[in-house]
Amino acid sequence: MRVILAQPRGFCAGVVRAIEIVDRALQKHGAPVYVRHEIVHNRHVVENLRDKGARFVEELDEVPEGAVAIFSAHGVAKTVERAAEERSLDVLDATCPLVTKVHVQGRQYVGAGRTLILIGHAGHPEVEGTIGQIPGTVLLVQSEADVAKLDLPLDAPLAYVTQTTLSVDDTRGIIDALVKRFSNIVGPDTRDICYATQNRQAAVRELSTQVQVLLVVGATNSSNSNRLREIGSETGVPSYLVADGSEVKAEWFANVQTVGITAGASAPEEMVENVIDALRALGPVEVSTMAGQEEKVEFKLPSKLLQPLVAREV
Ligand code: 0JX
Ligand code: SF4
Repeated sequence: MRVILAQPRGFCAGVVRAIEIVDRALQKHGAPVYVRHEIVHNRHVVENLRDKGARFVEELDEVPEGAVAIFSAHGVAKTVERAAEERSLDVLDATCPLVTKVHVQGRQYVGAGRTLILIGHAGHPEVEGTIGQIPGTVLLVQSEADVAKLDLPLDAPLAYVTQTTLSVDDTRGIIDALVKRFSNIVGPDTRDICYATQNRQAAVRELSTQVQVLLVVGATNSSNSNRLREIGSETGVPSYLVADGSEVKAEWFANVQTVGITAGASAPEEMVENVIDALRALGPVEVSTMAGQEEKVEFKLPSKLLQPLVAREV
């Protein structure tokens, strides 16, 4: 079997930063540190940090007063920031800077007197965070059909922002529908979909033309990973989302010579290796990586974590 790995795949700069924040917080403060929500949507990442002493909670009322609390990469609402203040928590914010950028942009549009539309998936933590970071009503639109249902004057001053991990193609369709229906609407086009999401989608689209089966390494609750699997399916390639090698099924590979593998932005490379090992258990495997874009994006850590751990003696 030939295995072709997508390039780029796996961890993005926001995920690297978020995991590093938890690691450094543990080094600086010792266990436990509390993380609100999965730091990124990946069980292996979460279990690894839990083994080091991180405790994962869904809400801040589960965190003792004054403890260290880390917000996940997906961002939080203002109400969560306020609750942390009220409980005197020592907050480290692992919200990806590209998610924060969308919050800032949304507030600017509202400040300029526009009604804000958020294109995203209901119930996703990034969407809940973004809605809760912007004053007033934010209208959530999930599909082109939702655009037709918006009960707004056609010349109302409107703006839109998007979740960072959406399908570029689906979002383009929604934006086109918005612009067609409303005469006074502004927004960033699809640029709020982050670089990592866009690059992984472009790579998997190309990879799909070279393979008979596609495996996407990632979690079922990971928006960006799900979008990668959908692209594979849309191009007509049987595509499966797997957390690790234990979920790989032999029956997917009957008469298959070429398999593509990609990984969502929250999926560790060890899990890609683990999936390749599962394929090796089925027969000989030759692995190559497609030619693809190299990513050089890096995000700074919060300044609190850049201070030396021990004061230097003079
Ligand atoms: O479900 P998402 O794709 O938003 O998150 P995940 O899988 O944890 O990926 C990394 C965090 C992305 C935030 O934009
Ligand atoms: Fe940031 Fe994009 Fe990664 Fe989300 S997927 S953490 S927005 S770089």
